[in-house]
Amino acid sequence: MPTNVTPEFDKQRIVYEETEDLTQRIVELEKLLSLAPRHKGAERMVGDYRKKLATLKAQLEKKREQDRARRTGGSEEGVVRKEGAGQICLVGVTNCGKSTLINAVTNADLDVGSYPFTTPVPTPAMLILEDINIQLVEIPGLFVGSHEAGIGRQALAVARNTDCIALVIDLSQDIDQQMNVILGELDAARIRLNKEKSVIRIERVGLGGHMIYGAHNFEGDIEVVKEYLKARRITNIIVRFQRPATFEQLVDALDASVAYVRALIVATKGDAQGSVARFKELEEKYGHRFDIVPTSALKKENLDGMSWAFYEHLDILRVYTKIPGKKREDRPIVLPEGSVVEDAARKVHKELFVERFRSAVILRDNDKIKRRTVGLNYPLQDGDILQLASR
Ligand SMILES: Nc1nc2c(ncn2[C@@H]2O[C@H](COP(=O)(O)OP(=O)(O)OP(=O)(O)O)[C@@H](O)[C@H]2O)c(=O)[nH]1
Ligand SMILES: [Mg+2]
Repeated sequence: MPTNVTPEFDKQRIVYEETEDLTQRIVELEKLLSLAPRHKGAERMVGDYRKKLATLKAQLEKKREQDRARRTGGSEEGVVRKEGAGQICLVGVTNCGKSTLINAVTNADLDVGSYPFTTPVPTPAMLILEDINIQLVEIPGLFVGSHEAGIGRQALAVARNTDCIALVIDLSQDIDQQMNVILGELDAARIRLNKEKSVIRIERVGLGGHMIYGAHNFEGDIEVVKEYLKARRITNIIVRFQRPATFEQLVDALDASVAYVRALIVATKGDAQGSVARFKELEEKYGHRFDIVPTSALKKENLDGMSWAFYEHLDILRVYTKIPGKKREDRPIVLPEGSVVEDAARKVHKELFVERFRSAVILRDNDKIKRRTVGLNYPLQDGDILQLASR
């Protein structure tokens, strides 16, 4: 080493180089840096050691993260990347038939077993429906307390961020027991099903105190709201009751960690003994809150109906672009329901068809008016064929 160093530094360098434990290596390297010469000629060497120190610290942080993940049961394995036009999570108690349903409508080959927890981590598969792909994700079986267990927490985190939850109910077993477990666990994970977020609008503000609008929509004494805000130490806030709302809805609205997810029920094993009576019971008890789709994966009954119900619950629409004189595109543009021509134009080419928009023509085969010239604000329908022209 050409750089002039002290004997202490040299000794410490040997100690550092011979230390293998990551945490200790960081300690020794820091000590080494404190002994490093300060003159100009040593700058480069010191710089290299600093970089090394940063790398070691990053390694340590990563290791700690992995240890934490292992302790809480979270691992990369259970992380599901969203793909396709929308995602549906299948949740239910163990053995209710989730994997069998997914296998029946996709190319997946998930393990099926009569023993519990055959599917241990959230597992995706792709449902190809006409010209779009819908991602189905099997969530490991829920049980009382699963939201507190590491693996359950991880699974429910996937369900929180999904586009729609399918509650899979096994018609060969007691209905209430399954529903209670599933709804209880989702609720504990702060996932609200088929509830509208927009009933109450909350705005945190810097000053102004408690500003409450639409108080007549609150089902109860508005003083309770003020008391509650005070108890939560929220001093400045705008609360807008846009539609009739309960106290529980207010509590949820104030809680940013609450997720609002659309849901439907898929009743499966419709071939099993007693399934007819249980299906009737399910409709009577839960039909007002959820659409219910009866199926049997075993007998391949109503699997198409289930797939289309998934599509319906994603609240999306498909639009096909077309160049005049040519066939329409095979692959649709997928947009949220309620989208207008501009949303589609933006996806095709913003500069060309929004900024330099000239006209749009919508072709609707199933409509009285088969061809209409429209503007950027015109609402789209599922199946629309769209011709865009730019200036
Ligand atoms: N009779 C009948 N049995 C079914 C049907 N679908 C699934 N099964 C049976 O139910 C058991 C569980 O099926 P799975 O598809 O593994 O259930 P799962 O919900 O994925 O279960 P876990 O991943 O273990 O939580 C198996 O023994 C299947 O053969 C069906 O439509 N009818
Ligand atoms: Mg399974």
